Amino acid sequence: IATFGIQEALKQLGVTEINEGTSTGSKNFSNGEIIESYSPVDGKLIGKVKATTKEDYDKMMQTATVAFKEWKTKPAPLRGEVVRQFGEKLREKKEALGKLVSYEMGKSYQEGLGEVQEMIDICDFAVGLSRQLHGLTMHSERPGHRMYEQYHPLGVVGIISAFNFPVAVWAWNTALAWICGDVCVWKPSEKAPICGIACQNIAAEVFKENGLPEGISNLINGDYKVGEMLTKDTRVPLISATGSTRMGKIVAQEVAARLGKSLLELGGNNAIIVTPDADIKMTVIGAVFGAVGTAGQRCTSTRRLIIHESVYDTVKDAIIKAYGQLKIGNPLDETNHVGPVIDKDAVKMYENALEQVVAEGGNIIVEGGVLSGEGYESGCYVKPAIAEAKPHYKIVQHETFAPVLYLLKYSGDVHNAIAIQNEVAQGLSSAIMTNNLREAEAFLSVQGSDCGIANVNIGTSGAEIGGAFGGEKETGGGRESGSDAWKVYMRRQTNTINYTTELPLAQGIKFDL
Ligand code: UN1
Repeated sequence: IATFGIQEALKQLGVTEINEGTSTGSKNFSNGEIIESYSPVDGKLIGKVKATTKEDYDKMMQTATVAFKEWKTKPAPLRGEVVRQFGEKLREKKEALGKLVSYEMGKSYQEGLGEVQEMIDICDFAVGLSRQLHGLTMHSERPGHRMYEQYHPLGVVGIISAFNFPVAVWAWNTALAWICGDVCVWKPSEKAPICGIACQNIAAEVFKENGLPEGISNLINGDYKVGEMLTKDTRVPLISATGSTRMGKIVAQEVAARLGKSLLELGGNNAIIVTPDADIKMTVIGAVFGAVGTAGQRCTSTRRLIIHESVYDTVKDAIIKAYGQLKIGNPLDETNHVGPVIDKDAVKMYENALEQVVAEGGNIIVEGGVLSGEGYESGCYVKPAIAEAKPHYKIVQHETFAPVLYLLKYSGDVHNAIAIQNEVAQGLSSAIMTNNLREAEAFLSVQGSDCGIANVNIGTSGAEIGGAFGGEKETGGGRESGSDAWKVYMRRQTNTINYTTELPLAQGIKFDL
């Protein structure tokens, strides 16, 4: 399948043995500890990254702040042109970057390519948007007055991303922020730092080729302490953070304490409702990809199937059969469906979830387990598992970032299923499988799904970039990517202009001198 191997991919992406984790573009400097990145695919060391110290951070931030002054004055379509070139470079490097994503994170090569495609798509979207970014014009209540609103660049945007989408989530944020006139500081997950190096190299090249200053794209690396430098920094008006709800609660409080803005994209507990009118074949494809794709480590992964009792056994049998056909192994081998989870901690969480669901009374119908032996030396390959459970189980209410699927049964009408679907703390993605118009519309209505994403006859994962992406409740309320998500990266200003020789006050107030 491969036209070149991982070593060639790393070379194409400018990744070396030891990489500077603090970068303002082509200037790299780093004095922190060494972070080693091991591949969950084969357990081998991919490369090392030098983490960011406080001094490194301050130097970087100073450069970013200066860069903002220049970048914000460039016309937005010109900023769009730079993002267009960035998208072109991503097209050139798609195979190499897709491979690295697969190798460092463990998702299938196809999904690695898909992730790079999301980056390319958001660049295209951002280019078009760079000629828009429009506010409204309103009618003033006063004669001879004009009122309108405009959007100005915001400043330095902090991006904290997770290991599971180690490149795309950064791109959603940074491509929009750049066309909005902001400069970005990215802290990738310490579980996928090499992906961060590769992306920063691509971005740096583009800014340099355009004679633009250092500091429009910045990278920092390290653990939560480095993240904290960013979240507590008053020079950073917006923090966009993707990750666990636990992390999000800490970030939200740190940012709020200084009245900064945060855009949070946190955990999901996504369900597919399968009604008596569902197309079973489509249900199986959607549910199985949703549950085992990316080894169950998407925030949109399908965790729960809420199945009507009349079709429960049919759906259950079909899904068990499909699981029987899954091939688990090296994700760079395209004949495999499921790769490894990110690390041994993730394996432990997976094992704990399976133990807990049994302890709470659940019934395992597709056995899990950790694979060992040839090809599984990293110890990170697990068997996708299925348990029959009850909606109220603690473990079912909880997001386990692993390929564990819970089957839940409902009876009566679709509103009973919707109630189960909504009775969790998270509110990211949701889906209904039905050919019944009444059920579909009820699911999408005000009495329906309470999630940020609600799909009909599509699974819970694999959203397109054109829509706003994010969710409610413990998912954090943020919206990234398409639609009007760009607005959060800008500051809105309302302008009222008086072109008369009188000064009438609003609300008809008289103030005669
Ligand atoms: C994530 O898991 O953080 O909708 C993002 C999807 C992808 C993005 C997931 N487009 O599954």
